[in-house]
Order: sequence, then structure tokens, then C-alpha cells
Amino acid sequence: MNRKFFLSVALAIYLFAGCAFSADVQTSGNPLFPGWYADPEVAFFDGQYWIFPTSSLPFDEQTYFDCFSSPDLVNWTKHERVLTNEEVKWARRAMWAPAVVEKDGKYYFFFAANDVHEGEVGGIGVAVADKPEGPYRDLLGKPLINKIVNGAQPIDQYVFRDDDGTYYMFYGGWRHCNVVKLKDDFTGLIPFEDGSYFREVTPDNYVEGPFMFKKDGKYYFMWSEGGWTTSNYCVAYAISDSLFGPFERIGKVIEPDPNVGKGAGHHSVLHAPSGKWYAIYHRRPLTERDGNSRATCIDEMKFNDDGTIAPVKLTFEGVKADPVK
Ligand code: FUB
Repeated sequence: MNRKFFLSVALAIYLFAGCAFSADVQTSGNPLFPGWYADPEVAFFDGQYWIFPTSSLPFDEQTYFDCFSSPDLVNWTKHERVLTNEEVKWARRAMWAPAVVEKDGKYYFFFAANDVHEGEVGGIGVAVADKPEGPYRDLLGKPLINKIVNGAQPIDQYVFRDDDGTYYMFYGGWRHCNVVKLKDDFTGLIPFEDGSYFREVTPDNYVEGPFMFKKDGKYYFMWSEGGWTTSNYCVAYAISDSLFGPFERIGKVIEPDPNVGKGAGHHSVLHAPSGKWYAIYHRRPLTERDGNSRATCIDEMKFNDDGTIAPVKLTFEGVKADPVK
């Protein structure tokens, strides 16, 4: 073999191996996309992954929501201002923590606005669109829940569809969590059998950010603990036979890692078509001090043989591509 031919072959092998290697290790990276985005709600709509986060800014600047879509968890497209306070007349500021569901071909975007206190206008609202990326329009022209019940600030809603098709909404800040039953068209609440509309389900240490999923017939209830501007913000969980609990706290599942990120919390969970489970959460880079410097991250979530959740390992790499087939 002459020297020139040998070098060409060696170069070709090197380039091929390099491509194969980079295809192999293609990961999402963390954060998932640029910008300060908190409270990420993940969804799977229209054959794509979607993330609907809070714009992590001072309260007076939180007047709009962007969202992101991806075919594989690695490549993300930004959709700007899918809902703004120009559309929601009663919302002035502090537009927080979307929860989005698809029903009968329409997309319903639940959100909180105004950081509402007793006697003020604000709370949890709902908007509707024909596509996941909006544009969303206010469904009611007023909040769906405005009042403070059982001490729970009406923020941080999560909408859960049970196996019988009934939609429930878990919500609440200020260390209290309520569950309500939603009307089929999401225009209001339905009373429980005892005539009440709100049921408190607060577990120990609960602060905000409730989330629920069902696996192997059990209800997994998750929530954030600590202060969202602090380093120790984290996520804990419980498993119950009933949607209404009791939710006995098992322990923390997403925690800050002093070598990776601070204040890891307010998450959601994705069960991808591949069968893999992912936690999508926000965290503050180690270099950042401002409470609003929150970035959306993803890491794999695994279960132990007994059904409990293994602690999520925070990474800089994120996850490997998980393309929607
Ligand atoms: O992003 C605004 C608020 O911060 C959320 O509603 C809370 O859960 C906390 O993440």
C-alpha cells in the first residue's frame, strides 16, 4: 500500500468513526434550549414532544408564554408568545406554570396569573386553541378559580385525566394543595358526591407544583418543596391507591446537585412512546444567583423493582435522542 493511499484510508476511517460516534452520543444537553424558562410542563401532541414553561422574569414582565416542540427530545423549535396578557384581559402579570391538555381536537392551556391574594382579581385561567402552538384565546373571560380555598393560592395547576375520562385539576401554592373535578368543556367545576367542590390533599412538606401520573394501577403524586428562589428547591413524591390520597411522602426524587445545578424543582414527567420515562424540571446554573435564572432541563427517570422512583441524576448531557417513530 503506498503512503498516500494508506493516509486516505486512515482519514476515511477516522471521519466515518467520528460521524458514527457523534450520532451515537447525540444528546439533548442541559439546559434543553436557551433562555430562562421555569415550571416546564411536558406533553406529547400531534406526534411531537412539547414543553410549555413559565417565562422566568420579574413578575411585571411575565406577560406571555412561549412554548417548544421537538421530534426527538434533542432538537427543539421555539414558538413565541403562544398566549399573552393582551388576549387575557384579566391577567396583568405573573403568568405562571402552564398545564396543557388535548381534548376532542382542541388544546386547553391552563395557567395562573397575577400572583393573586385574597380579594384580588387573578388565579387560574384557561385558554383554548386549535393547535398546540396556539394562538390561544381566553376561554372564559375571567379566572376559572379566583378564590383562596383551604389556604391554597390558585396557581400551579396540573390537569389529570383518570382512566374513566374524568378530568381533575390539582393545584395550589402557599403549602396547600387542592383537587377539583373539571366540567367536560373546562368551563367550570363539578361538585364531588358530598356536594363540595374543593378537596384538600396536601402531603407533608408540600409547597407547590403538584404533578400526577398513573403507573401499574397506582397514583404517583409529586410536588415541589422549599423556596423556588433558594438553592434547596426540590421534588418529592408519594404513591397511593386513590387519586385523593392519602399521599404519604416517600422522599425526594429530584434534588439540587452541588456539582451540576441548584434549586432543581417544579417538574413534569414524560412517558415517551419508546417506554422511557423522563423528568423535565428547571434548575439554576451553579454560576447564577438571581432567583429567576431558571433553565429547563431533562434527565431520565427510572423506577426501582418495588415501583418506587430512583433519585433522578442531574446531568449536563441531558438525554439521548428518543425520536417519535
Ligand atoms: O415560576 C413562578 C412560580 O415559581 C411557580 O408558580 C412556582 O411553582 C415556582 O416555580
